[in-house]
Parts: sequence; C-alpha cells; structure tokens
Amino acid sequence: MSTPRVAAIHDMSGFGRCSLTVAIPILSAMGVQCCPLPTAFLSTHTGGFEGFTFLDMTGEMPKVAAHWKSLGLDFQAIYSGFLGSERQIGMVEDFIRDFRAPGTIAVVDPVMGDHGKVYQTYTPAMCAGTAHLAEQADVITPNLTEAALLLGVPYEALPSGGDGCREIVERLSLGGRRSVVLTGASTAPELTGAMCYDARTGRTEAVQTRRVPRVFYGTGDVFTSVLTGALVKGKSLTDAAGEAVEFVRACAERTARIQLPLREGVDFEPLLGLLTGGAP
Ligand code: PXL
Repeated sequence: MSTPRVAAIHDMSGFGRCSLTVAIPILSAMGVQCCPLPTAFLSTHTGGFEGFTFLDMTGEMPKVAAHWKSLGLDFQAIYSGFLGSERQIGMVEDFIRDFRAPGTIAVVDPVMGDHGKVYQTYTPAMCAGTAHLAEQADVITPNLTEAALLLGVPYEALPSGGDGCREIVERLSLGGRRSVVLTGASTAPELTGAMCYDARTGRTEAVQTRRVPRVFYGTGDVFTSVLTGALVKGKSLTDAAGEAVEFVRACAERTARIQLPLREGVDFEPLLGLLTGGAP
C-alpha cells in the first residue's frame, strides 16, 4: 500500500499542543503523509493564555490550494479543524469540492468550543458557517459542546447517558448521510470515549475506556488525528475510534501522572510509539 496522504487544514499554534502540532506528528507516526494547510499562526492556543499573537493566513489559503491543484495532488483524506476566520470556512468548502475524488474521506472536526463554552475567537457567524461546512463532511467529530451548537440546543439541554449520546449522533447524521463520532461520550460514570454512527452500516456503537478523572485540553485534536490516520489506513469507523480512544486514554493517564499544567495539552510525544505499528 502506498503511503496515504492527508491535507490537514488547521491553525499552527507554537506552544500548547493542539491542531497542526498534534496532527503532523501523529499522522507521521501512523505512516500517513500529512500536508499542512495552515489557517493561522498563533504563538499559543487560545485556551488559558493571555496576549497570544494571531497571524491570519486566509489570503494564503486559496493560493496554496491552486498550487496543489496545478501539481495534480490527490488526498485520501481532507481533515479540517480550528479555523481562523469566517471566510476560511468557505475556502475549506471549496477545497473539499475541488479535491474530493472517489474514496476521499472528508473529516470535519467542527471545532467551536469545549466544556460548555464557545472558544474566544469563534463568533456566532463562524459557528453557523462551521455547521454549514460540516454538512459537506463524510465524518464529523464534535464534542458535546459542539454537538449542542450543531443541534441548536443549550449545552445543559443535551440528552445524557448512553441512550442520550445515541440520540445525539443519530440526530447529527443528517438522516444517515454522514458518519458522526461524538467525543467525550460516556455510557457510565467511570467510562468515557466515543459514540459512533457509521453511515456505511447504519449502526450506532459506543467505544468506551476507563475515565481519567481530570480535565484536559487538546484531546479532541489528538483523537481526530488518530481517527483520520486509522480511516485512511482502511480501518472501519468503530475500529478507528477504538484506536483513538485508547491513545487518548494513554496520553491522559501520563499527563495526569506527571501533573502537566492544563494549558500545555497532553504529553503525547513519548507515546507516539504506540501508533507506529512497525514498518510495512
Ligand atoms: O482544537 C482546539 C484549538 C485549536 N486551535 C486553537 C485553539 C484551540 C482551542 O482552544 O485555541 C488556536
């Protein structure tokens, strides 16, 4: 099998472990080529840091896409996450339309918020645009906060427990047309993981592991990067979610043990070996 190639459309935050600084090493460790299309360059991510810098790359993005198109590049997956401006959302839609080929998987992480709060830079118009973009996806990976925003219900009003999470993913599947992997989904208090609706099989399945009782930042990006890598390597949605859930749990356990400050993300680098699986 030739090395699968993924276009990763996210910001690059220099410090704090999220988006491209997570996606590039994880996909590379999994034997997947990651081609970054940066949406913005920030000194740090926006959670827990004051005074971060923000260089908007909106103007550069269509030029990169046009150059890649002129080279005839193809991608087995297009993976988008945190976006830096409203206009960028339309550009990601254009990118998906222009580069989608038979077998391309469009993975949209509808990044908008976490823990019941919308991120500082996400305006209501950006949230509406993200929902529109997510309609073009084959797979979306919202957390519970983002699921509430996509469904247009208050976070507190989301149905809870295993049955509640099943209802959420099925409601988000657009009548069974897109796959949904809800992160932070828990079917019992001591467990956490994902609830998956697979549009290929029409089945909903929970993937659970033991919960690490602490809050973490950046786990969504770790999760969706592993999921995307596993999908382009041919795994089923639930098997890919299983690999992502177990890797995130290993990262969370290590991060809690070494008492890493919340805003530094999860200490995943020493664990990348779990993803390499040996040379082909
Ligand atoms: O995916 C999370 C994320 C990505 N990028 C930036 C962020 C965050 C979350 O806070 O601030 C810049």
